[in-house]
Amino acid sequence: MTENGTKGWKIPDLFREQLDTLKENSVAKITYFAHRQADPDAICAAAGLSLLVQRSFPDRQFESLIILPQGASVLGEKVSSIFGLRTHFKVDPVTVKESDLIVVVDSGDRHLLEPYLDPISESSAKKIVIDHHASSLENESWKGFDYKIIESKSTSTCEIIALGFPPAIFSREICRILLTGLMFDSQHLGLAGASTLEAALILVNGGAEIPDTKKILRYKPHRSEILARLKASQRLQFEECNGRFLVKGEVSSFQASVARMLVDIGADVGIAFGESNAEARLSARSTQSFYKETGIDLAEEIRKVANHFGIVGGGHSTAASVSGKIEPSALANQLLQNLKGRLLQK
Ligand SMILES: [Mn+2]
Repeated sequence: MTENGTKGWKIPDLFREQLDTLKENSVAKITYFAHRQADPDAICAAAGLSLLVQRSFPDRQFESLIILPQGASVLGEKVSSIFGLRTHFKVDPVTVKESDLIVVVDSGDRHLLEPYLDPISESSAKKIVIDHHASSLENESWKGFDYKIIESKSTSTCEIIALGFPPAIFSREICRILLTGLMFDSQHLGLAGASTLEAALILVNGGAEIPDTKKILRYKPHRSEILARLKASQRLQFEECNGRFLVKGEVSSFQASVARMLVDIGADVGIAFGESNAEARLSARSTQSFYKETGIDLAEEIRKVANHFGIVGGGHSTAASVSGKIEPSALANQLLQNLKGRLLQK
């Protein structure tokens, strides 16, 4: 494939435009960022994109760096090690500042790039964001970014990347990497739209396999996580309010995993809370139907509780968390009381 083979394709065209501004024989320093605690979509998007950019411009030399601020999720780490991806959790801010090009993928909000926000904004590099998270704060969040490819109908960032390059330049390994991210964020195609399937077909035709990807994404909890779930189960408390089950469990670690488990066994809202490293941690999850039918947004509810106690919290509409120096049960009770208040208003 010559360089011309990628002409007319959105993503390589954008990179070509940037590379043309650099000295002809210089090494192009491109820094890719995924969001903090990177999940498989973020990692696979960053890795797949950096490989595709290199293949799109075979005559150029690259120094590509993939940064996962504050590390990766458990599945993210598994995916990195299976594909042997070179990623960095910590780098010298000067390296970021001196990049020729900064590319952020899958991040939703620039605060998820901390602690690298300062070097990113101080850098004179052109900045690109490629994402599928829609946000009302998009303009605010990506202020100072030169190019935004944000497609909120895509179920993953890997889908956007798979559809953004000519299929002829995909290697089998790139296809496997991108299909893994696509499968993860589309909930194993459960949320797939036509373009998700189109992207998946390109990747499968390129040598990736769905059963292989599902195996990579299989998550086996460690003994400590299983123990946390079992202990929380012994102490479960639930109440029914206006036809909704609100379930809480106290546990000193793995609160997110326990909250998810509570929803898995039938809770409309699962709340796991406990003391960890001398502070209270609480994680809450709800079902999609709870959010859609009641309009109760957990991120909002968690923010209210956090403000009430003067601590920090936030998240998404069906998954949110809060932590701070306070009595853990007071935190859980305040959240429950607010949720019941909202449910009884309906
Ligand atoms: Mn994603």
